[in-house]
Amino acid sequence: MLRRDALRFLTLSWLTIPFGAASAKDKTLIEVWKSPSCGCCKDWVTHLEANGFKVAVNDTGNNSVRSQAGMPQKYGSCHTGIIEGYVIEGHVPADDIRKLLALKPDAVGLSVPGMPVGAPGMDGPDYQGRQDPFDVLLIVGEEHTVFSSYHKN
Ligand SMILES: [Cu+2]
Repeated sequence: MLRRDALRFLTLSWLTIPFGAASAKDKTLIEVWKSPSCGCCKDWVTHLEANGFKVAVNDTGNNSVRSQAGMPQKYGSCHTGIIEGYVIEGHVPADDIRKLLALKPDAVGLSVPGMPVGAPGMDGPDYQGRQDPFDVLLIVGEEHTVFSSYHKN
């Protein structure tokens, strides 16, 4: 980048900060990495958008983002998101992401390992209302604690 362009870029970035900060208050941005053919990933993105998140989607790279961001592979699922420095792995409900951002624990982030049926994005008509129990895990280092449980009936 030319020096002149760099300066121009910095100036423009600086000018846009106040607007960005204002809209971030209403709509928190989550960046998501998934595979291009992942239908349940798309449905999870729709769930987040319906719950007031702004989602930036990348159709590749979730495995490398997961390992770079420090989410242990054993907690891996079909998509990886990053929001305010936290990793969100798999079909995590929007409510839990909000709770995480409010509590701000010292953690890698949240994971719903695998793809439990009934979790947001895994609850389409194909599953005919099936609701498997699942936990949202809070990941700290290589370990986890249960952040919330969804064990309906
Ligand atoms: Cu999935």
